[in-house]
Formats: sequence, structure tokens, C-alpha cells
Amino acid sequence: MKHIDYRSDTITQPTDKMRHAMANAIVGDDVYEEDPTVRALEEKAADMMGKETGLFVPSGTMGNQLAVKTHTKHGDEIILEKDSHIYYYEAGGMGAISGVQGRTLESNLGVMDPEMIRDAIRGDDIHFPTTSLICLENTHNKSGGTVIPLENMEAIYEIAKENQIPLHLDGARIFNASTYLKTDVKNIAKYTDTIMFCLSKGLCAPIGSMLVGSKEFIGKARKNRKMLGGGMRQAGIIAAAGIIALEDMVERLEEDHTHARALGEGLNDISGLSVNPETLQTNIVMCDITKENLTAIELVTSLKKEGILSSVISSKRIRFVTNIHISKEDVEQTVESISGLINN
Ligand code: TLP
Repeated sequence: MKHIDYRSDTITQPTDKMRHAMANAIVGDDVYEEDPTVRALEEKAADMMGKETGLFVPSGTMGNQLAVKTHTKHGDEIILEKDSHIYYYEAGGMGAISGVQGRTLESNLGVMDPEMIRDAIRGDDIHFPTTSLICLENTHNKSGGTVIPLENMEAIYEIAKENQIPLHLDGARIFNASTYLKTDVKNIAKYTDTIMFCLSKGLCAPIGSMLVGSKEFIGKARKNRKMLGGGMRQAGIIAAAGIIALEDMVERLEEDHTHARALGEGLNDISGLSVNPETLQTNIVMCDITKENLTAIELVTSLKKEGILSSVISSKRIRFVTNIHISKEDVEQTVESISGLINN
């Protein structure tokens, strides 16, 4: 049976062009900084974001955790959104690896109030930990791929600067955000000190994320990457696909957004389901089950039997992520199948 796989955009397969580039990549030992393909990817990533330099990392999680580790010291506090990936989905890494605690804030669809951030920054008091990092997430995964408006990022960045606290962006899907905002990604990146972004989600590279920032910061992060076991050798094999992800795959994200909007609107029209239209911005659809006596696990299991794969987010919420392997026809079929299931 053919599967329509909405579990994540991480399931995407590399393109033929990527596979060809990987087979022919010129490589060297990247721990010695001798891999020209990795270097080319790091320079390209940094240029696109308007930062001094970049570091290729095996995963978005490692990129975020390296940022936390490199910006902070044990016992510090970091400010972040309460459902942010760094806090919610990274296996407690910030505590385990960096020994920091989180000051988590509420948000409106991933958008935090700058004044709440200002209030959360610790003053100089013997009782307090030191606030050493502010983290944002754009797009915001758990809110449904929602985008942070540029004015909000600017306001938070100003507060960070006033207090000499660095700002790290979990930009796993930053190109989805720039596509939605119809702006160059640099216009988002300029309100950050460091950014992690993923090559292996909607951009279809098989492996890898980038951490970008100042030369000084990335130098320290490179050492921390080694410490965590993320120093890779002939990594140009995978970096070659990352270059194609950045060169060829950004423009196609719009298509994922169109499909997500159609899916979200279709699901919202089914009685017993609800999707907040305000969240239909990029490629993630969070669908709430309003029908009584139907749980997310039951719906996801029934859908699987019909060849439609989705994820359970909570007892009454399921997630769909559009990606290169989902077509307009798949979306239509999905809405039809779910409508049939719910009405039976
Ligand atoms: N998100 C995955 C899961 O981990 C939840 C997904 O399927 O959406 N930041 C954000 C905002 C992310 O959504 C993810 C992955 C990461 C970081 C981590 O990236 P990886 O999976 O490469 O470690």
C-alpha cells in the first residue's frame, strides 16, 4: 500500500541530484578542517544568514544543544518558550549537557511578549541564577509551524542587546518562515546572534543542520561539538546534499504551505475536527478532535490502516506535516478518508 506520510518533513528522501552530488563529493577529514565540501557548505550557510561563519552538525538537536552549551555555563538560566523544541523535545539536554535551567514563558502561537522577556531577565541578586541566553523558535513547531513577526523579533533582540544577553534562534524551519514572510532569510537572521537551521526537513537533505554565528562563537562551538562526539570525518559526503538543499530546495517550500493550508481548511470543515485557521501559515497542521469519545491515538491508528501516517501530539490533537512527497491529490484523498472515518 502507498503511504501518505505526514509524520514529519524529516521523512523526506534526498533528490537524485543530491545522491549524485554525494557520490561525487570531494572530501577530507573535517576534524582537521580539511573537507572542502563541508567548508563550502559552512560558508554558504553563513553567507545566506549574514553571519561570519558556520558549523555543520549531525542534527538540529545537536546544533541547539551546542548553542546552549557554548553560550552558557553551569547554573545559568535561559529564557525560552514553554513548548519550545529545545525545552520540550530534546530529551532534557539543556540540563544534562549544559547544567542550565529554563525560565519558560507562555506565548501566543510561539510569539512571546517582549515585556515578559524583559521581566524574566534576572537582576543582580545573590539569590538568582544568571540569565545568559534567550532562545526563540521560528517557525514554532508545537504551535503549528507559526511564524514570529519581524517586529516581535526586533523588539526581543533589542531587549537582549540592552541586557547583553545573546539571542539564539532555533530556526529548524527558518526558510519556511522567510517563505511565509516573503522576505530574505537575512531579515530574520539579523535579529539573532546565533541560529541553528535544518537541511534535513523540508529541504530534503538526508542528514545535517547548521549552526551559524560569529567566528569566536563558532570556534568554541566546534570544540564543544568534538566533545559531544559530533566531529565527523569525511562529512563532505553528506554536506554535498546540504549544498543542494540550500541552492535548489528553498523555493519549493511554498508548495508545502499551499498543501498544508488546503489540508487544514479541509479538516476544519469536518464536523468533529477543528483546525485554527490562524495557524495555517507554513507546513504544519495541528488538528484538534472535538468529537467526543474519539482520541488522537484511535484516529491516528485508524488513519494508518488507510495508509495515512500522522502523529499524536496530545490526547485530542494530531499533527500533519506536508513535505515534498505529498501532492494535491494526496491532500484531497486524506480529507476524504478522514471525513469518512469521523462520520462512521
Ligand atoms: N522536530 C521533529 C521532532 O523532533 C519533534 C519534528 O518531527 O518536527 N528544532 C525544531 C523546531 C524541530 O522541529 C526539530 C525537529 C529540531 C529542532 C531538531 O532537529 P533534529 O530532528 O535534526 O534533531
